[in-house]
Amino acid sequence: MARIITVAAAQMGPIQRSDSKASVVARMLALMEKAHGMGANLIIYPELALTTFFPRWYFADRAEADLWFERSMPNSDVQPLFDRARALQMGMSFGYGEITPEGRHFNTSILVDDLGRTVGIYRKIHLPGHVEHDPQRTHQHLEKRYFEPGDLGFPVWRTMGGLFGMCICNDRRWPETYREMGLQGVEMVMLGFNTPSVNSQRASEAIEERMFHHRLSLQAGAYQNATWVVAVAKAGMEDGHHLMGGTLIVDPDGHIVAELPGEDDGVLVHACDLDATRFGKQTIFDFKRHRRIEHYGRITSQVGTIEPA
Ligand code: CDT
Repeated sequence: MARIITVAAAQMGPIQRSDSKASVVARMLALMEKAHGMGANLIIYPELALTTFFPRWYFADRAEADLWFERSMPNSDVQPLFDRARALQMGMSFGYGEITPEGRHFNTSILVDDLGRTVGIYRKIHLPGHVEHDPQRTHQHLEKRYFEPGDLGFPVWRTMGGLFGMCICNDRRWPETYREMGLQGVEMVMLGFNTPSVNSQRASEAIEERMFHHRLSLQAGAYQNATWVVAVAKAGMEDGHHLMGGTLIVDPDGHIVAELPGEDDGVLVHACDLDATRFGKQTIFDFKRHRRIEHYGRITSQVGTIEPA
Protein backbone atom coordinates (compact mmCIF):
# COMPACT_ATOMS: atom_id res chain seq x y z
CA MET A 1 0.00 0.00 0.00
CA ALA A 2 1.26 3.46 -0.88
CA ARG A 3 2.35 5.75 1.97
CA ILE A 4 1.25 9.14 0.73
CA ILE A 5 2.17 12.44 2.33
CA THR A 6 0.68 15.39 0.54
CA VAL A 7 3.24 18.11 0.93
CA ALA A 8 2.83 21.85 0.37
CA ALA A 9 5.92 23.86 -0.50
CA ALA A 10 4.88 27.33 0.66
CA GLN A 11 7.00 29.83 -1.21
CA MET A 12 7.15 33.32 0.24
CA GLY A 13 7.65 36.50 -1.70
CA PRO A 14 9.98 39.13 -0.27
CA ILE A 15 9.86 40.26 3.35
CA GLN A 16 11.06 43.83 3.71
CA ARG A 17 13.07 44.99 6.68
CA SER A 18 10.18 47.26 7.66
CA ASP A 19 7.55 44.47 7.61
CA SER A 20 6.11 43.50 10.98
CA LYS A 21 6.27 39.92 12.19
CA ALA A 22 2.49 39.95 12.53
CA SER A 23 2.14 40.72 8.81
CA VAL A 24 4.52 37.87 7.94
CA VAL A 25 2.64 35.40 10.15
CA ALA A 26 -0.62 36.52 8.52
CA ARG A 27 0.87 35.69 5.10
CA MET A 28 2.02 32.29 6.38
CA LEU A 29 -1.47 31.60 7.72
CA ALA A 30 -2.99 32.47 4.34
CA LEU A 31 -0.60 30.01 2.68
CA MET A 32 -1.57 27.37 5.23
CA GLU A 33 -5.27 27.80 4.48
CA LYS A 34 -4.57 27.51 0.77
CA ALA A 35 -2.44 24.40 1.29
CA HIS A 36 -5.20 22.82 3.39
CA GLY A 37 -7.72 23.56 0.64
CA MET A 38 -5.41 21.73 -1.78
CA GLY A 39 -5.31 18.65 0.45
CA ALA A 40 -1.89 19.10 2.06
CA ASN A 41 -1.03 17.46 5.38
CA LEU A 42 2.48 18.90 5.67
CA ILE A 43 3.50 22.50 4.90
CA ILE A 44 7.07 23.68 4.46
CA TYR A 45 8.10 27.35 4.54
CA PRO A 46 11.47 28.92 3.63
CA GLU A 47 14.70 29.56 5.52
CA LEU A 48 14.42 32.57 7.89
CA ALA A 49 10.71 32.67 7.06
CA LEU A 50 9.80 35.24 9.72
CA THR A 51 12.16 38.04 8.68
CA THR A 52 13.97 39.65 5.81
CA PHE A 53 17.22 37.87 4.92
CA PHE A 54 19.05 39.96 7.53
CA PRO A 55 22.59 38.53 6.92
CA ARG A 56 22.79 40.98 4.01
CA TRP A 57 23.03 43.79 6.60
CA TYR A 58 26.29 44.59 8.35
CA PHE A 59 26.04 45.57 12.01
CA ALA A 60 29.40 46.52 13.52
CA ASP A 61 27.93 45.53 16.86
CA ARG A 62 26.66 42.00 16.34
CA ALA A 63 24.21 42.32 19.21
CA GLU A 64 22.22 44.80 17.11
CA ALA A 65 21.22 41.86 14.92
CA ASP A 66 19.61 40.09 17.88
CA LEU A 67 16.27 41.70 17.07
CA TRP A 68 16.02 39.29 14.12
CA PHE A 69 16.28 36.21 16.36
CA GLU A 70 13.68 34.18 18.30
CA ARG A 71 14.40 33.51 21.98
CA SER A 72 11.91 30.65 22.23
CA MET A 73 9.89 28.53 19.84
CA PRO A 74 6.95 28.65 19.77
CA ASN A 75 6.43 32.16 21.07
CA SER A 76 3.48 34.54 21.11
CA ASP A 77 4.31 35.94 17.63
CA VAL A 78 4.08 32.54 15.94
CA GLN A 79 1.56 30.81 18.22
CA PRO A 80 -1.25 31.44 15.68
CA LEU A 81 0.67 29.32 13.17
CA PHE A 82 1.07 26.47 15.63
CA ASP A 83 -2.60 26.69 16.66
CA ARG A 84 -3.93 26.70 13.11
CA ALA A 85 -1.63 23.89 11.91
CA ARG A 86 -2.77 21.74 14.80
CA ALA A 87 -6.45 22.52 14.14
CA LEU A 88 -5.96 21.55 10.50
CA GLN A 89 -3.94 18.46 11.51
CA MET A 90 -1.13 19.66 9.31
CA GLY A 91 2.57 19.09 9.95
CA MET A 92 4.73 22.18 9.52
CA SER A 93 8.33 23.26 9.09
CA PHE A 94 9.81 26.76 8.87
CA GLY A 95 13.15 28.49 9.34
CA TYR A 96 14.06 31.19 11.86
CA GLY A 97 17.02 32.79 13.61
CA GLU A 98 17.47 31.03 16.94
CA ILE A 99 19.13 32.55 19.99
CA THR A 100 19.57 30.05 22.80
CA PRO A 101 19.28 30.83 26.54
CA GLU A 102 23.12 30.78 26.58
CA GLY A 103 23.20 33.44 23.85
CA ARG A 104 24.27 31.16 20.98
CA HIS A 105 22.98 32.00 17.50
CA PHE A 106 21.86 29.50 14.89
CA ASN A 107 20.08 29.48 11.55
CA THR A 108 17.42 26.93 12.48
CA SER A 109 14.39 25.04 11.13
CA ILE A 110 11.71 23.40 13.22
CA LEU A 111 9.57 20.38 12.37
CA VAL A 112 6.15 20.06 14.00
CA ASP A 113 3.98 16.99 13.46
CA ASP A 114 0.32 16.87 12.46
CA LEU A 115 -0.72 16.72 16.14
CA GLY A 116 1.12 19.96 16.93
CA ARG A 117 4.08 18.31 18.69
CA THR A 118 7.57 19.60 18.03
CA VAL A 119 9.44 16.71 16.43
CA GLY A 120 12.85 18.38 16.37
CA ILE A 121 14.99 21.22 15.15
CA TYR A 122 17.86 21.37 12.69
CA ARG A 123 20.63 23.99 12.87
CA LYS A 124 22.28 24.95 9.57
CA ILE A 125 25.72 23.41 9.24
CA HIS A 126 27.12 24.85 5.99
CA LEU A 127 27.16 28.61 6.55
CA PRO A 128 28.11 30.50 3.39
CA GLY A 129 29.52 33.99 3.07
CA HIS A 130 31.93 35.93 5.28
CA VAL A 131 32.47 37.47 8.73
CA GLU A 132 33.52 41.05 8.02
CA HIS A 133 32.08 43.70 5.71
CA ASP A 134 33.54 43.10 2.24
CA PRO A 135 33.44 46.17 -0.03
CA GLN A 136 34.53 44.06 -3.04
CA ARG A 137 31.16 42.33 -3.12
CA THR A 138 28.04 43.69 -4.78
CA HIS A 139 26.10 42.61 -1.69
CA GLN A 140 26.99 41.26 1.71
CA HIS A 141 26.30 37.70 2.89
CA LEU A 142 27.21 37.69 6.58
CA GLU A 143 25.94 34.32 7.77
CA LYS A 144 29.38 33.52 9.16
CA ARG A 145 29.12 36.71 11.26
CA TYR A 146 25.72 36.13 12.77
CA PHE A 147 25.46 32.33 13.14
CA GLU A 148 27.48 29.47 14.58
CA PRO A 149 27.62 26.28 12.52
CA GLY A 150 24.90 23.91 13.63
CA ASP A 151 25.76 21.49 16.42
CA LEU A 152 23.08 18.84 15.96
CA GLY A 153 24.26 16.99 12.87
CA PHE A 154 21.66 15.91 10.31
CA PRO A 155 19.01 14.07 12.30
CA VAL A 156 16.22 12.05 10.69
CA TRP A 157 12.94 11.58 12.55
CA ARG A 158 10.31 8.87 12.26
CA THR A 159 7.06 10.82 12.23
CA MET A 160 3.85 11.25 10.23
CA GLY A 161 4.28 7.77 8.74
CA GLY A 162 7.74 8.29 7.31
CA LEU A 163 11.38 9.28 7.84
CA PHE A 164 11.96 13.03 7.57
CA GLY A 165 15.06 15.21 7.67
CA MET A 166 15.86 18.88 7.18
CA CYS A 167 18.67 20.99 5.84
CA ILE A 168 18.85 24.69 5.03
CA CYS A 169 19.76 26.51 1.83
CA ASN A 170 23.53 26.23 1.26
CA ASP A 171 23.46 22.73 2.82
CA ARG A 172 21.70 21.57 -0.35
CA ARG A 173 24.87 22.04 -2.39
CA TRP A 174 26.85 19.49 -0.32
CA PRO A 175 26.51 15.75 -1.01
CA GLU A 176 27.45 15.01 2.60
CA THR A 177 24.18 16.60 3.71
CA TYR A 178 22.02 14.10 1.88
CA ARG A 179 24.27 11.12 2.52
CA GLU A 180 24.23 11.69 6.28
CA MET A 181 20.44 11.53 6.12
CA GLY A 182 20.45 8.80 3.48
CA LEU A 183 22.39 6.60 5.90
CA GLN A 184 19.48 6.97 8.31
CA GLY A 185 17.01 5.93 5.61
CA VAL A 186 15.55 9.38 4.99
CA GLU A 187 12.47 9.43 2.77
CA MET A 188 11.90 13.17 2.55
CA VAL A 189 14.43 15.99 2.89
CA MET A 190 12.83 19.39 3.52
CA LEU A 191 14.66 22.64 3.01
CA GLY A 192 14.11 26.35 2.67
CA PHE A 193 16.42 28.80 0.91
CA ASN A 194 17.21 32.48 0.30
CA THR A 195 19.46 32.55 -2.75
CA PRO A 196 20.55 35.86 -4.28
CA SER A 197 20.01 35.61 -8.04
CA VAL A 198 23.49 36.97 -8.81
CA ASN A 199 26.84 35.91 -7.40
CA SER A 200 28.19 38.85 -5.36
CA GLN A 201 31.73 38.04 -6.55
CA ARG A 202 31.02 37.18 -10.20
CA ALA A 203 28.36 39.23 -11.99
CA SER A 204 28.36 36.85 -14.98
CA GLU A 205 26.92 34.15 -12.72
CA ALA A 206 23.29 35.21 -12.96
CA ILE A 207 19.94 33.61 -12.37
CA GLU A 208 20.01 30.96 -15.15
CA GLU A 209 23.29 29.55 -13.89
CA ARG A 210 22.20 29.76 -10.26
CA MET A 211 18.96 27.97 -11.05
CA PHE A 212 20.93 25.29 -12.89
CA HIS A 213 23.14 24.63 -9.85
CA HIS A 214 20.09 24.67 -7.58
CA ARG A 215 18.27 22.01 -9.58
CA LEU A 216 21.45 19.99 -10.16
CA SER A 217 22.18 19.78 -6.43
CA LEU A 218 18.63 18.87 -5.43
CA GLN A 219 18.18 16.29 -8.17
CA ALA A 220 21.53 14.63 -7.46
CA GLY A 221 20.86 14.54 -3.71
CA ALA A 222 17.44 12.97 -4.25
CA TYR A 223 18.59 10.36 -6.77
CA GLN A 224 21.80 9.33 -4.99
CA ASN A 225 19.93 8.73 -1.74
CA ALA A 226 16.56 7.63 -3.14
CA THR A 227 14.63 10.28 -1.27
CA TRP A 228 12.06 12.96 -1.94
CA VAL A 229 13.47 16.49 -1.72
CA VAL A 230 11.24 19.52 -1.17
CA ALA A 231 12.90 22.92 -1.64
CA VAL A 232 11.11 26.16 -0.76
CA ALA A 233 12.21 29.66 -1.74
CA LYS A 234 11.90 33.08 -0.26
CA ALA A 235 11.99 35.05 -3.48
CA GLY A 236 11.67 38.40 -5.18
CA MET A 237 13.04 41.86 -4.54
CA GLU A 238 13.82 42.10 -0.84
CA ASP A 239 15.12 45.43 0.43
CA GLY A 240 16.54 46.16 -3.03
CA HIS A 241 18.20 42.75 -3.44
CA HIS A 242 16.82 40.05 -5.68
CA LEU A 243 16.31 36.48 -4.45
CA MET A 244 15.58 33.77 -7.00
CA GLY A 245 12.50 31.52 -6.91
CA GLY A 246 12.76 27.86 -7.79
CA THR A 247 10.43 26.21 -5.28
CA LEU A 248 10.26 22.61 -6.41
CA ILE A 249 9.79 18.96 -5.49
CA VAL A 250 12.11 16.17 -6.63
CA ASP A 251 11.15 12.50 -6.59
CA PRO A 252 13.45 9.68 -5.41
CA ASP A 253 14.56 9.03 -9.01
CA GLY A 254 15.82 12.59 -9.28
CA HIS A 255 13.03 13.98 -11.44
CA ILE A 256 11.48 17.37 -10.74
CA VAL A 257 7.79 16.49 -10.40
CA ALA A 258 6.45 19.94 -9.53
CA GLU A 259 7.83 23.46 -9.77
CA LEU A 260 6.26 26.78 -8.80
CA PRO A 261 6.61 29.63 -11.28
CA GLY A 262 7.08 33.21 -10.10
CA GLU A 263 8.45 34.89 -7.01
CA ASP A 264 5.34 35.66 -4.95
CA ASP A 265 3.66 33.93 -2.04
CA GLY A 266 2.36 30.65 -3.46
CA VAL A 267 1.75 26.99 -2.71
CA LEU A 268 3.03 23.97 -4.62
CA VAL A 269 1.27 20.77 -3.59
CA HIS A 270 2.27 17.24 -4.49
CA ALA A 271 1.19 13.82 -3.19
CA CYS A 272 4.48 12.06 -2.39
CA ASP A 273 4.50 8.27 -2.06
CA LEU A 274 7.19 7.52 0.51
CA ASP A 275 7.27 3.92 -0.72
CA ALA A 276 8.64 5.24 -4.02
CA THR A 277 11.96 5.48 -2.17
CA ARG A 278 12.11 1.68 -1.72
CA PHE A 279 13.34 0.66 -5.15
CA GLY A 280 16.40 2.90 -5.18
CA LYS A 281 17.24 2.08 -1.58
CA GLN A 282 17.04 -1.66 -2.27
CA THR A 283 18.96 -1.70 -5.56
CA ILE A 284 21.58 0.71 -6.90
CA PHE A 285 21.76 2.69 -3.66
CA ASP A 286 21.53 -0.23 -1.25
CA PHE A 287 24.28 1.28 0.88
CA LYS A 288 24.94 -1.84 2.92
CA ARG A 289 25.82 -3.89 -0.14
CA HIS A 290 27.65 -1.31 -2.22
CA ARG A 291 29.37 1.37 -0.14
CA ARG A 292 33.16 1.03 0.31
CA ILE A 293 33.90 3.05 3.43
CA GLU A 294 37.51 1.82 3.53
CA HIS A 295 38.08 4.27 0.66
CA TYR A 296 36.18 7.24 2.07
CA GLY A 297 38.51 8.23 4.92
CA ARG A 298 39.32 11.69 3.55
CA ILE A 299 35.70 12.69 3.68
CA THR A 300 35.74 12.96 7.46
CA SER A 301 39.48 13.35 8.18
CA GLN A 302 40.28 16.19 5.77
CA VAL A 303 38.49 19.52 5.18
CA GLY A 304 40.32 21.27 2.32
CA THR A 305 41.90 19.90 -0.84
CA ILE A 306 45.42 18.46 -0.61
CA GLU A 307 46.89 17.98 -4.06
CA PRO A 308 49.49 15.29 -4.73
CA ALA A 309 53.10 16.58 -4.92
N1 CDT B 1 21.03 31.38 2.38
C1 CDT B 1 22.01 30.76 1.73
O1 CDT B 1 22.63 29.83 2.24
N2 CDT B 1 22.31 31.22 0.50
C2 CDT B 1 23.41 30.73 -0.25
C3 CDT B 1 24.01 31.82 -1.04
C4 CDT B 1 25.40 31.53 -1.36
S1 CDT B 1 26.29 32.94 -1.82
C5 CDT B 1 27.15 33.41 -0.43
C6 CDT B 1 23.06 29.57 -1.17
O2 CDT B 1 23.85 28.63 -1.22
O3 CDT B 1 22.06 29.62 -1.88
